[in-house]
Amino acid sequence: MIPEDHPRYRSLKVRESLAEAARRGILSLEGLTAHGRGEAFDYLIGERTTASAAEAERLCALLLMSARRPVISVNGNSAALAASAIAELQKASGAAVEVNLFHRTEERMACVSRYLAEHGVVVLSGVCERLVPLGHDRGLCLPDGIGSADVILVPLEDGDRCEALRKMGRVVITIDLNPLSRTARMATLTIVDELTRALPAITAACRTEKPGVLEEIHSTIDNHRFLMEAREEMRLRLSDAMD
Ligand code: PTJ
Repeated sequence: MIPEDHPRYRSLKVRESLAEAARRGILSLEGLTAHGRGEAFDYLIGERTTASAAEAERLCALLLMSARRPVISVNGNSAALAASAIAELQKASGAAVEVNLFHRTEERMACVSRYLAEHGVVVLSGVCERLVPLGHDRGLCLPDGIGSADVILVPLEDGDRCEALRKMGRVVITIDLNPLSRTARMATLTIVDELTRALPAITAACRTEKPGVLEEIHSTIDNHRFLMEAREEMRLRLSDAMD
């Protein structure tokens, strides 16, 4: 039992729910360590959405709404942390949702899909093919989903798929608290924010922004600037802490 007045109450509750998700097979055990790394970077950025991340979230909404075939790619961590928020974003953006796992088993694919559906997500189904040239199972995807998407939101990704999708000419948006990660550097647009803060912000922006021309919005994005601003926020917080 975690006391509500514990200073890290929310963080401890999230850990508790992720441990439960791991026991149920939604989250991989490796996903627990990935979450720990995320927490460390969230500490550094002050556990809040920076102005720079808020701007990236607005651009993400614009890209999703302006896409011909937008897809949100969901892994175990994203499902366990934010299934209802994914359902809301799907409604607001019109994006399809596809489950794509690194630690893939048919059992986990079914478990994550079922969990998302229980939270109101309409999950794409069908026969996956190896349409992204990768040596691991993240290369498997649906021809009507990631296989033909023009804009793909890939929260908490690992870098090589992001790179492969970019080489295939796709617009890739990631949500990753680590601005140094390969994914963060490879993506078209990186949102350096915590997933459960970022998704509702993107959904809210979908409700106020109007779709535009995808190529025009894409051409305004300077991902290097977003990464630099996130690193600078972290550097300032570290140097303040040392004063
Ligand atoms: O469910 P599976 O089998 O597809 O596996 C998913 C994981 C997350 C285990 C897999 O994709 C993986 O190993 O990812 P990485 O390479 O650890 O990358 C995850 C990134 O997400 C890291 O850079 C973390 O800092 C970041 N991260 C972790 N939790 C959050 C986060 N970013 C935003 N919000 C979070 N809550």
